[in-house]
Amino acid sequence: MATPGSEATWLWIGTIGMILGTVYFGVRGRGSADPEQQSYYIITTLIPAIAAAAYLAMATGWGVISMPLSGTGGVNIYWARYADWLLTTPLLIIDLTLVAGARKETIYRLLVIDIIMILGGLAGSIMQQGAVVRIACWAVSTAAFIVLLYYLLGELSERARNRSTATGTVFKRLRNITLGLWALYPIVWILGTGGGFGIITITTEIMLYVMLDIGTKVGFGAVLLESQDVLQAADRPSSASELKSH
Ligand code: RET
Repeated sequence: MATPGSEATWLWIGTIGMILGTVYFGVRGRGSADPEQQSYYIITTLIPAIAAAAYLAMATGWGVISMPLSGTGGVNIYWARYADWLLTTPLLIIDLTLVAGARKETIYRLLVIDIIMILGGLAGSIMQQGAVVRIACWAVSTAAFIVLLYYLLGELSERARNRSTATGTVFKRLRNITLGLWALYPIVWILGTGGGFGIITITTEIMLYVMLDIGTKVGFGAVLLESQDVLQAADRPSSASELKSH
């Protein structure tokens, strides 16, 4: 189906923003000689690249389905958004866990929790059984998000601090961007088509998601890659012992 005008405008803005982010990270990454640091570049460049594909799909109408919703006559479900988040939020978490030097078990646990969070949102947005079911999905998803925050503020912050003071500082900055911006997604979701109450229009919802997605992907990546020197210095002595301890 074709995407209506005002919705499409923001989706094209999202597509262009993500393409620019991908090119920027890609060009920066080419100069990095240290193979260990390449993983940050690859992950951080992949994140906006995946989002660019998802936004393109939504802007052209391919990533959208129309579903009946009681009381509203019908609503556009941008399912490609969830495909994007299912891939990019784990990559963002991997970036954070690489900085913190997290244990493998913690990484796997966080990825499972993250996927529950996104699938909860997807389930809620396509459920036709009414508000109670949607809010229940939102609650499950938000509970998973709170568990993620618990790990970010606790175990991961502590590990980053123990690596070096500089790593602790970089981690804290990335963590705070994540905490602050990720927390707005459940609010936009419940106020928009996700909650089904239509408190904000679909165009406003899309605009807010575009802004949040650019902040969490391109903004986060820029801060991370700017801190390369710090991470490079902090990484070397600990990475060997990290491997041994697993
Ligand atoms: C949903 C459903 C409602 C409850 C919660 C949600 C959380 C979404 C988040 C998404 C983050 C996306 C990012 C994308 C780009 O990089 C799924 C809206 C808690 C936290 C960071």
